[in-house]
Amino acid sequence: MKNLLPAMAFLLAAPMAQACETFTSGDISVQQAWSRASIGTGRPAVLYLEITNDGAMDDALLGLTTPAASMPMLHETTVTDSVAAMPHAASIPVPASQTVALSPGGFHGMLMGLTAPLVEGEKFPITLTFEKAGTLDVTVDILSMRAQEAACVDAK
Ligand SMILES: [Cu+2]
Repeated sequence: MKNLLPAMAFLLAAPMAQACETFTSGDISVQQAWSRASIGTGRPAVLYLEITNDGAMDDALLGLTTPAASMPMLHETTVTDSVAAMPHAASIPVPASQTVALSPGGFHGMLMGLTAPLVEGEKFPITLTFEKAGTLDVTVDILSMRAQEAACVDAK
């Protein structure tokens, strides 16, 4: 029995990279959906993910809803004369046969009005609305406050 302990410690220290969960609606699929743990609910949380359009028609992400936040929005990070700003993005284009990333420094979701703190290791649901593909339910992984990229690996 005591020989098991070193092996278990190793497993905890080096978890295997898990495959990204993929969510699909028609020609649109979403993976690598993640957010960061929050301190309380006073500040907005981020939302990052990858959208792939396998179809022949351009589509666009129009918005999102989630029970995790009362006012989720789409933002774009822009830098003009070294001043960063985050204007509201009315929609995010997802051209035919392309993958678009919502990632740090670019397009992202901003979850304003968190209904509860986001806790590292937990998940929450979001519903994305696309112009052509309609709605798509996606599960978001909550990573550490310092995370810079998804913790899962594309299965491609
Ligand atoms: Cu923002």
